[in-house]
Amino acid sequence: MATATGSGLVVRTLQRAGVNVAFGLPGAHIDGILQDALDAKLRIVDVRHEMNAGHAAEGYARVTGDLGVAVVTAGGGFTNVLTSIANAYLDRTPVLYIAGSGPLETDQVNDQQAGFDQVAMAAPVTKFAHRVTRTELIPRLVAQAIRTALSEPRGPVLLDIPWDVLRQSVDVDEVDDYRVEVDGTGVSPAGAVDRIVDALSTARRPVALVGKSFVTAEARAQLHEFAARTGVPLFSDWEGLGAIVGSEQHVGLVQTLATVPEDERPDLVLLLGLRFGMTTQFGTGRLLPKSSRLFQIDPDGRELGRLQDVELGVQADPVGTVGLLNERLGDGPVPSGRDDWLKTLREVSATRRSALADETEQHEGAIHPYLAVRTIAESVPDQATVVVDGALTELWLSETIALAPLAHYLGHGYLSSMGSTFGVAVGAQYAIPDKATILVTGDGAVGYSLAEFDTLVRAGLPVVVIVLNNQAWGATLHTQQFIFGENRVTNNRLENGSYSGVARALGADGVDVTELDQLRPAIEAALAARRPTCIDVRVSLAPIPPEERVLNGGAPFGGIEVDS
Ligand SMILES: Cc1ncc(C[n+]2csc(CCOP(=O)(O)OP(=O)(O)O)c2C)c(N)n1
Ligand SMILES: [Mg+2]
Repeated sequence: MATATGSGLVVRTLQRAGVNVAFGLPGAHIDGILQDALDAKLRIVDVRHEMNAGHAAEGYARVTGDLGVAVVTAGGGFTNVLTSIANAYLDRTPVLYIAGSGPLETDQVNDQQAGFDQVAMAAPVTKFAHRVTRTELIPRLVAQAIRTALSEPRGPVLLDIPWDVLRQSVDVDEVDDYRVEVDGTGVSPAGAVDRIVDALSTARRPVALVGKSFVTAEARAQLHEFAARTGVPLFSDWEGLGAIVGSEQHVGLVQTLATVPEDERPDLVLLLGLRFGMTTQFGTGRLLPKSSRLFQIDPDGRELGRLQDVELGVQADPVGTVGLLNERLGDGPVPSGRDDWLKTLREVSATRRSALADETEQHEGAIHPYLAVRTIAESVPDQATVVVDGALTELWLSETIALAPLAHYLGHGYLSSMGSTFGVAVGAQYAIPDKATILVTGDGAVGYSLAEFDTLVRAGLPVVVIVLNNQAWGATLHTQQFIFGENRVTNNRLENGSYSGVARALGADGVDVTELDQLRPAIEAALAARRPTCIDVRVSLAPIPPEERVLNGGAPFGGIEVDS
């Protein structure tokens, strides 16, 4: 009788689903999976903290559009990955988390790494969380978990597999294989497509706001074709930025709309998979005027009109819908006035940047962060993936990164969890080995994952990590100043240590940048060397990025009331 173990069935089903890499960290409870993966040549990239196994799986999923997989051990391995599960849930990223757990045979005996309900802990932040209790069910349940993660709205799933269920052998003839693919998602009805085309033909100031479903190459091509056929300017949230870069109609991040004069705001907004929330300034109308006509296409019906009334809400695949729009639009003429509208919006961005450049002229001390992010945007090579972490860092980078020739821009989602994107950079670089991956991070954020320099070295991943080192948890320091007063700042100083030194100690390269003109050569040298590198850039803490003023209730430029 030919037999297979539970762990062998896990690996076999993953491979049937096209999975050829998982991110993890060993532990007796799941070592069987690592053993079978070794034999089956399914690569396990091992990291230094399970949080980053999860985040790397997210990064892989975000740039490929495919399933990401993380394998973690029972107990602490599982609790460590929980932040990633919550992040993937809020971001709708398809990741399968496989967690070991204590043997069923000895359930509830106060065994090590056991004794609590992992499924219950994961349930509120997964689409499906389940404990597998019989070895022969593994192919069916792994397949079900994968289909659930990949069907819209996408998201994380957890399988908790007890040690003995993984170890047990079953007769392979008794085990069936199950379907793992999901073929397509709902398409927009023709009537909805006609209504959007009609509305576009009469709009004077239309915009399209694009979410991350458009970052794959085919989706991006459809989107750019749509923008060319309609002349509609493209905006995105942080995750969709890679999708709009390279289009003639590209403008930048949605936040740019905050600086458009009142009487020139959009009259038609097409939301393509971009959800209402922080990015849209909720439903306040500050970015998307209440007077504009809103059309929303989202795979999740619950998102339609969630924070602002929409004229038409279509539950459908945004990418497929744009394809239908392209067919329906044909080669008709682009409505008049679109070039002027695009020019107006581009000027808004340019004015914003020149206002920032002016502010830097009065600045003394360490490098002004605006000048650092401008140099970074100018140094990004073609088709790069830029990943961002930290808070002031993220706000500063968002002022310039839309100018870079990116393939992907991966920031925080709604969880906004500091330190979460070092792992994302690991997964993204693994997925696209021949293009640059650059992580731009705060000094606070990078501290969560310093040991991952070792992962980069061992796995041969040449991620360039640029630390904007303001020697502080910068954003929280500013917030304390805004809320409690200039002299009520506490627990925010991070003045010791050298991040470049840590990187070197772990076998990566490390350089310090204290003058602006050293930055570009340092980035170019690191990319040319194709070595994992930490570029530790000393920047000034004091300047306030425009979006921080907005978050604190002010206008992007000019003063903000500090309650001191
Ligand atoms: C996991 C987590 N802990 C704490 C916070 C609160 N927080 C928000 S911004 C921030 C400071 C980030 O500092 P750094 O990474 O140095 O970036 P900077 O703002 O200085 O650019 C902190 C601690 C958070 N968002 N996430
Ligand atoms: Mg900082």
